[in-house]
Amino acid sequence: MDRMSAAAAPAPASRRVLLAAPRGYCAGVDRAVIAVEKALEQYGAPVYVRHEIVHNKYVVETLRKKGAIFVEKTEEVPPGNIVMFSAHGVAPVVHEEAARGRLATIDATCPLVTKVHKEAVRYAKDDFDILLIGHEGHEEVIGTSGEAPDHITIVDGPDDVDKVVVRDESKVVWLSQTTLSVDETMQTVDALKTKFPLLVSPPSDDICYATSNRQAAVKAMGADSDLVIVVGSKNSSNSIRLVEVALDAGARAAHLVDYASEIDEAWLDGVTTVGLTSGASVPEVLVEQVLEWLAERGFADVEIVKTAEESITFSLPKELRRDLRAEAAGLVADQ
Ligand code: 10E
Ligand code: SF4
Repeated sequence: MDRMSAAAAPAPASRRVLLAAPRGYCAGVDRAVIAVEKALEQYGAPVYVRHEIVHNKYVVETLRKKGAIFVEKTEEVPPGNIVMFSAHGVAPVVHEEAARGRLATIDATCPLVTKVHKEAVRYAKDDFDILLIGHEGHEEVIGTSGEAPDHITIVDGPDDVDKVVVRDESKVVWLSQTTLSVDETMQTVDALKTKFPLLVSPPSDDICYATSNRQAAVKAMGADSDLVIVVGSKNSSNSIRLVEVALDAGARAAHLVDYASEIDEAWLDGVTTVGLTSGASVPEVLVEQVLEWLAERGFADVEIVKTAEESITFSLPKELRRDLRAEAAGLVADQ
């Protein structure tokens, strides 16, 4: 007699959630969000922020309610105000625009993005052709390429490699966006190395610790999950990558949601194990809401799948230590 037929009625398959760790806020996002809050506290509203401070709907809405005004162009900020640059970084030309517009600036660029900017400047100075692996049109890629527009070619994945042309094959280096898929980037690098055997690699990884750690955690749970839910916004590159990594790792389905209310009940059909994670720009409260939503549907058993410990933090932008309102007023008075 097999174990199923011995039971009076088939026991319901046990439903569980595999919760990825690490997930959610990285050090750069934490710093950027706190920087906006501190600026609002210190200087009062409005504080202008160029581009979404991080790519998360809930974060942007919450800060907007507190008095932050989000703009896409520096020129939208009236003279004499404070403008903050988002965690994704900006090109030098944006600093010039702010100076022309008589604005005081707070730079919330993540230090790990700044590191890539500095590498770009250094290799451009040594007259290298820089192959920047990243997504065309993404804010971070626009910012990094702006450091050395004449030296940088964007390579948007392995399929782009064929068309790459360089001036001198012995002076080529690759750099990358910080939030790419680790595996896909390695494929792109391999293809580039086949084409340019003397290709130089960056001195340290450009894909940041938070990106790699979140992908490793989702990889560890993917094969055991019938469904993976990634909490994150549709314009968040690192969150989208988590959906792709989950599918590559063997999850039967994976979806990106901003809020628990976006989860479709039908996704749970035939599902016993749900994997859950969140992008680097996602506050934990949104994950908690998804956990509650799942518990109400019988997924109350939560197992943590931990693949790394994170302890990195960054100090706040130095501009928050000065009186920027007075500086901004002075800039207009000097006119
Ligand atoms: O779209 P991204 O993943 O680059 O941005 P995000 O705001 O969702 O997450 C934080 C990542 C940053 C600021 C880029 N390094
Ligand atoms: Fe910085 Fe990485 Fe976070 Fe981007 S994802 S803000 S590079 S720590």
